[in-house]
Amino acid sequence: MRVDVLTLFPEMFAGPLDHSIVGRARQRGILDVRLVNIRDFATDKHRIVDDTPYGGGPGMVLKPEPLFAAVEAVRTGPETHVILMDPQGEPFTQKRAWELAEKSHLVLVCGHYEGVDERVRTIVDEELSIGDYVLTGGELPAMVVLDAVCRLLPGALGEAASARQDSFEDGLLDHPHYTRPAVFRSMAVPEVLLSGHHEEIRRWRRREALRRTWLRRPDLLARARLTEEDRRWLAEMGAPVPPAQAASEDAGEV
Ligand code: 4GY
Repeated sequence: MRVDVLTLFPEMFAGPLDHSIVGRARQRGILDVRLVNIRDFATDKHRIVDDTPYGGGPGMVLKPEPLFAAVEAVRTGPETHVILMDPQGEPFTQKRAWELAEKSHLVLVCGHYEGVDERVRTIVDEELSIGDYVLTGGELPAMVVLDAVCRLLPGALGEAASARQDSFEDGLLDHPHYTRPAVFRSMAVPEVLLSGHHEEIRRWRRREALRRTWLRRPDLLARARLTEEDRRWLAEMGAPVPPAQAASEDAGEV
């Protein structure tokens, strides 16, 4: 996958892109990230990229010309998918991450200051928000999207690891994890995990995922993909059992 990041602050990406899974994916050639400085597409002598808002008010607005020129410069064809990072966009979810992981070319546009000129929205395919808060620029949101999508690309995670088993993959939170030692400061690892009974372990993990989701994110439970067994377990633990829903692409997060 190729990803062009359009930003006024390409230096911000140095750390996160060079380490761990994203760094390895780039080394392996799974991910090709290109940092594009929007300022390089300003045409005036002072390379100005912002201006005061029409109608008055505080702050500066990113001018449309450099952004249009930058997007046009990186567009390779109909496969190019342009995304503006913006709190006014659609919520970014694990489901959207899987959909974006299918694309061969993403362009992530990072705004700054008070925002981008409204006309920029006409050249973007979608706007994504990573949450209901306002950051100083779209750089951190772009890194969030890049990180979440990168680990879903084939070969990005290690050998046995499967992103399909993560939190949110069936609309539930993850189950608890333990590693050695079996007893740490008098806290013991649940017996079943030491038993080697794979089916029992699977059932325990599923029950704990359901319990956690009920206790921490009951809002997720209503939309999760649940089996008849799941419903029985929820009832046993005293949780409200969501009504069975018609099988749908929309159930759960994915
Ligand atoms: N939250 N999700 C976000 C953001 C910064 C508008 C220019 C967010 O995606 N992007 O906070 N982006 C933008 C906000 C003005 C800076």
